[in-house]
Amino acid sequence: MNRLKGKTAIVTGATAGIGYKTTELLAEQGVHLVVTGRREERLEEIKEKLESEYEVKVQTAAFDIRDADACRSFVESLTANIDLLVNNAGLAKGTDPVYDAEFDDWNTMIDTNVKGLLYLSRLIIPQMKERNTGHIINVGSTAGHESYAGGVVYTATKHAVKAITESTKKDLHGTEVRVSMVSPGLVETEFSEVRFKGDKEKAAEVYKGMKPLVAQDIAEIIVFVANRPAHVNIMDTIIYPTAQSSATMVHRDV
Ligand code: NDP
Ligand code: 8X3
Repeated sequence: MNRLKGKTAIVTGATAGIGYKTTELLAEQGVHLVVTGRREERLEEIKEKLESEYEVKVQTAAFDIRDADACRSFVESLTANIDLLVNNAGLAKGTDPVYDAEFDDWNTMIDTNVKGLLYLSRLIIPQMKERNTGHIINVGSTAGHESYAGGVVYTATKHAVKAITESTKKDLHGTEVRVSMVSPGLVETEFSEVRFKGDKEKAAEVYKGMKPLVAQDIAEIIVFVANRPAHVNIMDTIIYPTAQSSATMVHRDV
């Protein structure tokens, strides 16, 4: 059953990976979209593609989610009520241990994965609360359930996403606004290339000899979570590739 047709969703980090696939699957369900990310040209391509293939309206907004004023201006520019906010924009930078890592990398991860997600939640939730309807889906990670060496700040940001999801649900207790989290393991997207700062060989090593998840696998879960009946609030879903059993247990054929 399609309960999403005609609704309007914001997807952050829609220019690549999980965010892009989510916009595509939502458009397939007849959901109007507001797509965001920093790459303006990519956003325009997505708008053109989705509007030509599906009967949906697509608004684009290119801005850096770390910039609180830009988030504010973005929300002020919205012309429709928002039914679904997918807080997906995020990244990892580096795999250095705590005693060796770059402050810049830490700031980028905290400002994007935690503060950016908080800014948009803060700015969008009031209209959901006022209308007593809406759904926020935060993209967390298995790294929000388990920390690992080389991920001191990335795993901290995803543990923060888990805490933010749970507190937001409790802040909205007694309303009809739903709050969920989706927590993927290894997904082959631009994620590792960004983490290794453009080193494609190092990025490829992450998925070597195993079958990782692909963006579609997670987008399908996001759409499933969004499409539950109004009285069903999925709090979290943990999705590993079959070859992965923990952050560090990855079965490889090589
Ligand atoms: P990608 O690198 O493919 O996509 C990341 C998206 O985030 C891009 O659209 C990028 O857009 C956007 N983004 C990054 N920084 C900013 C910023 N400062 N302002 C606005 N947008 C930004 O990675 P994934 O699709 O894999 O990642 C999506 C989410 O999934 C992230 O939160 C990630 O932590 C999470 N995740 C990923 C996993 C994986 O293994 N791939 C596993 C578990 C969770 P642009 O560059 O245009 O700004
Ligand atoms: C991304 C998955 O294992 O690289 O959140 O932390 S992992």
